[in-house]
Amino acid sequence: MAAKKAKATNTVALSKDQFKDAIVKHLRSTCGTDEARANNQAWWKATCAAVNELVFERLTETSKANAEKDSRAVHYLSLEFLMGRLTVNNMHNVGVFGAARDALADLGKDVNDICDEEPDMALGNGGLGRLAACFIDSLATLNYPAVGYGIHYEHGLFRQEIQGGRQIERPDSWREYGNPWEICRPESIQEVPLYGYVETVFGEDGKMRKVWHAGRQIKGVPWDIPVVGYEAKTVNVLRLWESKAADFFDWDVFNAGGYIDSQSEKSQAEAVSKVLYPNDESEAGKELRLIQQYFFCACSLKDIIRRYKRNHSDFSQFSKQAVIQLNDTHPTVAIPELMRILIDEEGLVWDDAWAICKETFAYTNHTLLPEALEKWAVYLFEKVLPRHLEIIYEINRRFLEDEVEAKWPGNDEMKRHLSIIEEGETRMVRMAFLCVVTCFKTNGVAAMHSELVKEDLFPEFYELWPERFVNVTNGVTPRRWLLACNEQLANMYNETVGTDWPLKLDELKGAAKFADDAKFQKNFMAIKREKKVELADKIEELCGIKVSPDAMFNVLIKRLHEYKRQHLALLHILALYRRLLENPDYDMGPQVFIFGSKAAPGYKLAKDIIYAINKVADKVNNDPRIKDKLKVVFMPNYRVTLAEKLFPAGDVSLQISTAGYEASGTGNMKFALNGALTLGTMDGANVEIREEVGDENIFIFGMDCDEVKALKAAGYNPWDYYYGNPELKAVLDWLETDFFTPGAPGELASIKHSLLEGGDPYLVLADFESFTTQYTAVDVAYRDQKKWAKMAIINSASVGKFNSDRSIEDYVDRIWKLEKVMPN
Ligand code: H53
Repeated sequence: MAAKKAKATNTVALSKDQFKDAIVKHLRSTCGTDEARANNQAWWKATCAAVNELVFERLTETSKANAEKDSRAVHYLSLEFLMGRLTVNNMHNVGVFGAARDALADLGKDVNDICDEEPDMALGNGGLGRLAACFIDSLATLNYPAVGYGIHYEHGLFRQEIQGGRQIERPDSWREYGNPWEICRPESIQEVPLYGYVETVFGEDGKMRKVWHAGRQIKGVPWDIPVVGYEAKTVNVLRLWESKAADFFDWDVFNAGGYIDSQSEKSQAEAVSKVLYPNDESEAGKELRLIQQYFFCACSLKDIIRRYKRNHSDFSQFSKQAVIQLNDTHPTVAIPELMRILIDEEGLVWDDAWAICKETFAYTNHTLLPEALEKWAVYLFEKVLPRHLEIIYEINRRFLEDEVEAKWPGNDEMKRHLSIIEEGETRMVRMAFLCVVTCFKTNGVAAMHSELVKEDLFPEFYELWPERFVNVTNGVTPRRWLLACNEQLANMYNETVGTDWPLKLDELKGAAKFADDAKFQKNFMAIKREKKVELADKIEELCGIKVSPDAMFNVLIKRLHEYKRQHLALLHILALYRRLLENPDYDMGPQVFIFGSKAAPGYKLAKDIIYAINKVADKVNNDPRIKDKLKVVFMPNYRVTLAEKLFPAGDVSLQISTAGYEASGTGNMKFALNGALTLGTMDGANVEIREEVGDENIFIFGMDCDEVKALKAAGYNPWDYYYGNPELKAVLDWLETDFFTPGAPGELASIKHSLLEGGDPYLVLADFESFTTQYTAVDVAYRDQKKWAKMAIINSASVGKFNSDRSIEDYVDRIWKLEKVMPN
């Protein structure tokens, strides 16, 4: 179906001709070239500069309005912001996408080619970082005063290449040739101390003070990225800190001929913001990572306090003016840092400083996985942040002696159990405990997850302070994940339910009444097919694999982790392949499985799974016996920009984590919004998606969380499943042969071993049969295209709840208590 022209969904701030003039002007004045000589890179930068004329004006108006009103603001501290590209999104939000596209067309340029010049801003690993990006989009859209704080990594998440089926990591240099969206703010540079020792001094008044003599200083240089709200009333700021050597130069070393040595200070300082740690959901435990965390927290707090002090002479109003959201435990060190500033630098007494901290910080928990719950070795803290360790000890002493003692008198075991300091061979600081002890709210990210946070993760803390625990179910921005990435469906909705849905996603509900309408179904499915054709072209271009857009597209895109169970999908593919080989008439519609996933570079089994997927793909895709009924694709370098092509093209959204392990998931929401049906477990936000779309429009399989717990408690034995299911046994044994790796038997055996000798910690074998059975039901349903269309429409129309604007309103209501500020 040809894309219908978008109705004006928001104010067009520039006409096509004005936009054309602006681009041409910037080609010359900003890029130093002209229409005849410019390459696409220059066209892109000139286009951004034209958009920025509007963006920067709104940015200034927003900061003026916030300063004038002196309004309460949220400060979202996050080590990750997975922004992706900004150009198309910003053009949509400013309301000039159509004008820009037409202006570029008049100038002989295709808007997509020009926007393809933009590298992804991949300053995050996966779900947590992308959530932060959606949240700042929603905060700006809803006109809430907010600042995102993070690190200006020189290198974002590695670029993934696949060589011989294996993942190879390459550096990501997203700003090598300049980035038109960021503004350096040297006027707001901060200095951050590190290392050294703490001295106890007594003043003339006889009062004791602590003085931290730092061993080193580094400089934090802020870069501001404008965050453009939809319809661009508000443009907030994402402030990212770059580390630099502090402003002194070791002239002695230099003059003595040690030029190289004098550079080492510089390169050590710059190492702090050099690269994003590529581990999703597992802590690195490395000194540099702790320094990264402290660096951005210290810079951000100084920035917050500087702004506060413009209008206030003491700290009595601080927690009324500022709320600080800790995105996971990564920014926890902000807590002892604020205590340190208030006590050591501002002269407050402990109780007053503590009261302020307790009213200022709130904490979001994103995972129950033990390996993701950060702990720092005490000796490392002592070395890098000696004063902070003292403060943590004192917070812990008061907590144990006052609150735990009051609740469980004389119970030393409980004190040991709840202590922020874990005893053992290496004493550790439990960062999540420090968060819960301090923060006025702790939230989980989906209804089920928030229950598990209370019941399983922090049960005693919940007993102490039940009122502190809340749920805020995650969401995704419909501007990026429907309006911008699926223009065709967006236009269809504009015509069906009007143009307010990018702000009020619940309005899509109005389309559900057409779920049975033949014409509507036809148009809806035609759009899906168009998106599948686009993806099929991309697959051929990137992977050299031909897939038919008429096949059912099963998509599994997320970070690679055992709990996400990509290997369950792989075993299932092997089972289908076997069935086809054994019975060429095996009744199954044509199937394509599409994977996209990065593995942490040090996660051996995850990398082995990628290799296995690629090796199985090689074999399956080139086996004439199965007559193209099954295809397997691994798309390299999965990232936001690729995701924007994959979500609109999926028929089946694979959400197959072990129940109880995926805190929420957000890809599940993006798929449903774009009309894919979920084949998933009762995990994370799948549970709430089911509530919204109805049991008859989702395919649930596998054990639920209680069953998982019960099986584990009873003593799970994967061998029972291996011997109990001949098909499962056959596919596992297949992995040990050289069928997929000719001449190299055993190359894929690590997967089998992890599932048998390794004990199968995520119950892949236990859920295998249920998965294959439910998959057959999906295949049957897909072949009834009318029925499928109806279910797909209902999915897309029913997931208004998962708008990140709703998440933000929940945060405001339950935690942040903000008021909107309308810039002029
Ligand atoms: O956070 C997402 C959730 C998802 C969860 C993810 C996450 C990370 O991406 C990284 C670390 C971490 O602790 C959790 O796995 O389920 O949707 C946003 O809340």
